[in-house]
Amino acid sequence: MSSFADRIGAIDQADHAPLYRQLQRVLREAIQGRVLAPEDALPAERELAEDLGVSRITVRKALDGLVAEGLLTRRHGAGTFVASRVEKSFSKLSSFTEDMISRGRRPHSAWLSRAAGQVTPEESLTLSLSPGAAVYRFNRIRYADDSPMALEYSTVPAFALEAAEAVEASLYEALERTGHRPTRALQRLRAVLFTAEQAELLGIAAGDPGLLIERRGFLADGRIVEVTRSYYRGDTYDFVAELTAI
Ligand code: 16G
Repeated sequence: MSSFADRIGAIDQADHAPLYRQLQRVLREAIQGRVLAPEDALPAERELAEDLGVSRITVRKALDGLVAEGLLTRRHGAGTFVASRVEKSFSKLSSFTEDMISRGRRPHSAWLSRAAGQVTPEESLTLSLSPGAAVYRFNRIRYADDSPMALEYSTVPAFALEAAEAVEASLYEALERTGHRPTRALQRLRAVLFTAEQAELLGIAAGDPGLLIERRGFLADGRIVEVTRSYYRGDTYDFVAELTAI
């Protein structure tokens, strides 16, 4: 059986770049060239170090960088894997939770805030609510397995939920329970550069590119039931849409 080093190719002896950078380049090329496929497991760090003839520190540093780039992902207790980019349909009214589960990923969120409040003047226009109307706000970091994928800021009119705490793992599940899951939505997509604060939450570098999708979700009777801004990491998402000839 060939060793991992044989599969990914050797580190170039004549290259003067730091070893961890050379290892990153070799691994990056193997991933991009599909020598290593999405979901492939990497050998344990100690094994990799022995196999490649470099120190464990070099291996760790190289892998840390590729995890931060979104090319590799670490799963607690299971090891390091080649990350699979998430393909997201731009025309399906699905939830983050559903999107991740359908791709075999484990969704979870970290709350930044979950609270009742009142509409801001701007929200009152976007949600078509009278000034002073009650709303719930849900701000979350959204993860697939252990990788942070997106930051999400949702505002929902109070008529759609019993309490902010009604939303646990999934907003759409909570809206479904009260019969207020949106049946139609309008979306706007825009390229963004992450601010230092956003980048820190997502474990990436300030100024890294991302995609902002603003969704306005409607009930069948035309009432707006959600306004959400989702900031997706540009390095982990592919947006796909099916187009048909008119
Ligand atoms: C998606 C939606 C977002 C919705 C969320 C609910 C896009 C662009 N955005 O992220 O509008 O609030 O799913 O997800 O798809 P949840 O039910 O898992 O909380």
